[in-house]
Amino acid sequence: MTLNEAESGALVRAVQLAGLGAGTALPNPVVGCVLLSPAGSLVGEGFHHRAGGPHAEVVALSDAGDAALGATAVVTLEPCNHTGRTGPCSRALLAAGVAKVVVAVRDPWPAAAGGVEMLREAGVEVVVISDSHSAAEDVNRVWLTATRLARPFVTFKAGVTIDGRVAAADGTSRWITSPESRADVHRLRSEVDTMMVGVGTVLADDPLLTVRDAEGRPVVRQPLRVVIDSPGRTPAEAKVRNADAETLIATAAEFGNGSRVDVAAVLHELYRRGRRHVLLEGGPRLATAMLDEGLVDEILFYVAPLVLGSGRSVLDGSAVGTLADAHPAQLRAVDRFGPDVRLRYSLQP
Ligand code: AOF
Ligand code: ZN
Repeated sequence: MTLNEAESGALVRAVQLAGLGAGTALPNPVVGCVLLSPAGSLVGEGFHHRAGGPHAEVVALSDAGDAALGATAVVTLEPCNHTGRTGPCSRALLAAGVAKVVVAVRDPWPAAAGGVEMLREAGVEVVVISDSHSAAEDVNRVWLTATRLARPFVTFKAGVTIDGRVAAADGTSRWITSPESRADVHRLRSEVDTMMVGVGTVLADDPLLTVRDAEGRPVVRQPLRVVIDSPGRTPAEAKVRNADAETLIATAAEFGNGSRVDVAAVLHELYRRGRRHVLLEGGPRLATAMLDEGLVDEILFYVAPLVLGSGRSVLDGSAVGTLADAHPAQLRAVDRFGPDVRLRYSLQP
């Protein structure tokens, strides 16, 4: 499988378009589509903006109009072959007279998959890339992972010192990272559908866990707040219980595995309730337990230019006892926010 220059360029653009749906498309995938004329020039483009709205292919087709006839469609996700909230994109591409389709990633959801076979049977040339390290895979990692594993994608986020601390020896922890990093965290919170913390964090910091606008008012669409609280110690007056957003206090009584919460069971229940992206904000024990259980998909660390040399570590109490058992991670991105560096790693290959 090789793409020509125009198709490779179109794929880069399609991935960029897909990214525009980050946050708004949930619980649906982010998808981008570019249409090329037989000569290789761009004649239409589109992305999936929100669940229930038109799919990327349909937006690109209406952008192209008559120019879709004989065109090549480059899509980041296999065109759907089902009638869900909208009609099948495979048929829409066929009806518009598209001659060739380049598919970056196969659809892991059986109900919608099959666009590739349907189009091939109808005589359309279809090229499937299916590279697990591609940019198309990465941009849609939240939805792809959630769909494949039937649980939400989990991002563990923390602001740390160079030596990986989240608080000083006396417990002070405000503010380790810069205002620029904190603004990025707000953007991130507005893109997820769930925020998760351990009860220790609730007892220590009494966080609100809501998304606020520039004036500090809670925005309309709030992520669900989840507290992992085995013994049920979340105080009745804790701020996470306020009316600004929905809250799930997961106790061992409800999600039990002996005296401890079975976090995998909580995640499966969240998926069943339509949740696809959990932002795990600590504390160190919960995050470590989830890492050890293979329940963290991504680590996002904002590293501030500070050294403490003592105090609470970002992760603590792992079952890992020897170097050979360390969790391997792949570095995906390095970005700067003011004086801080943001590191993004993926954990599942
Ligand atoms: C999208 N956007 O651009 C493509 C999707 O509920 P529906 O009808 O919107 O269908 C959603 C499914 O369609 C989705 O889970 C995925 O399997 C497939 N393709 N979905 O939301 C798109 N191409
Ligand atoms: Zn579709």
